[in-house]
Amino acid sequence: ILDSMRGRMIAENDHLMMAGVREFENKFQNADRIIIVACGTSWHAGLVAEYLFEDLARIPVEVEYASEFRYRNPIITEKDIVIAISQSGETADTLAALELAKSKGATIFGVCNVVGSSIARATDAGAYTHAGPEIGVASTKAFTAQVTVLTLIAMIIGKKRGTLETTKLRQLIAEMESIPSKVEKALQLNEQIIGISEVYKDATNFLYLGRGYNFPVALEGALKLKEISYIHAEGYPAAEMKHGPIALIDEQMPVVVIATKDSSYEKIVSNVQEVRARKGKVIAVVTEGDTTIPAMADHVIEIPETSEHLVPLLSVIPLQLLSYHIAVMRGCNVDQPRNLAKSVTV
Ligand code: F1P
Repeated sequence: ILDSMRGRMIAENDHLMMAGVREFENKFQNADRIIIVACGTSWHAGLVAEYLFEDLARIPVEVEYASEFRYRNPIITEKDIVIAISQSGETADTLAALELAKSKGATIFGVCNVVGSSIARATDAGAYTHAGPEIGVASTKAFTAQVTVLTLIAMIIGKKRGTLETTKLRQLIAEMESIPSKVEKALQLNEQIIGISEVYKDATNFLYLGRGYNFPVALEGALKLKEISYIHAEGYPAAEMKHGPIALIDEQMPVVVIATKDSSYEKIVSNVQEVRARKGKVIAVVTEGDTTIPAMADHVIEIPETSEHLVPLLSVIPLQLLSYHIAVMRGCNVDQPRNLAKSVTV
């Protein structure tokens, strides 16, 4: 996809490899609105896409839990594009939500992992994530693949709509190409995260905070901990903390703050101070080389620097590792968590 985008910048008529997106380019270009429907981790990938599409392609986006959307009477027009995101492609709520949107005239685009799945077949066009089967029930690599595909789509549409300048597009392509090596580097955090997991494996509650592109990552970190470790965890936009969750913070509360260097960094510094003032334990995920937040944190996890548009691809990794190690230390079956199905088909 990156190769074809680069080619496209040289020869405008070059074909994109992502056939579904190519087919849909004009629809996306003229869309009044994008509505994203998904469940669980896929919904979090949809939230990242909301930031991406609004920022790079300047299209208004709504992200809906498919499990609720299907019971509404939503206002949908033929100029709306509905993107259904699903790892399994079999989630009943997502399928029902897209069928509802389809019945009201929307065009349906799918982002699915499983080729030929029910959701993929019900869409008008789509892009497969090709992440391979998830071995466990909880989505991990599917999230990374979904975010990658959605980022590329936002870049393609942003270029097409003229909202993403060529210079910025080139920077993003170059940065995207560096992501695999940065992911490798983030995975080397494993040993350090085992140590942090030892400290907090008996915690009963966790709070995850993030802003901007890292807000959906905070939600995803909390979900992974709930799903595989059975520890109660809440994800919040960092600034929302003072509107309620701050009451929960005491010396027993681990607070995972995803605070990479981006446009919201200064604000999140003050959120960390608020947690510290209430004696909460701060586990900070920061950009390599940062010194401000590390000076206030109990544990510092450094990830490689990247564009804020791509940061979820890296910042989610330590959170997945943290959930994994805590779950293993608590004797939980990480591949087959209790009460969870690989695809929720009812
Ligand atoms: C959605 C989902 C997963 C979660 C679990 C239950 O599935 O909520 O995110 O980890 O497996 O289902 P999907 O529609 O992405 O297959």
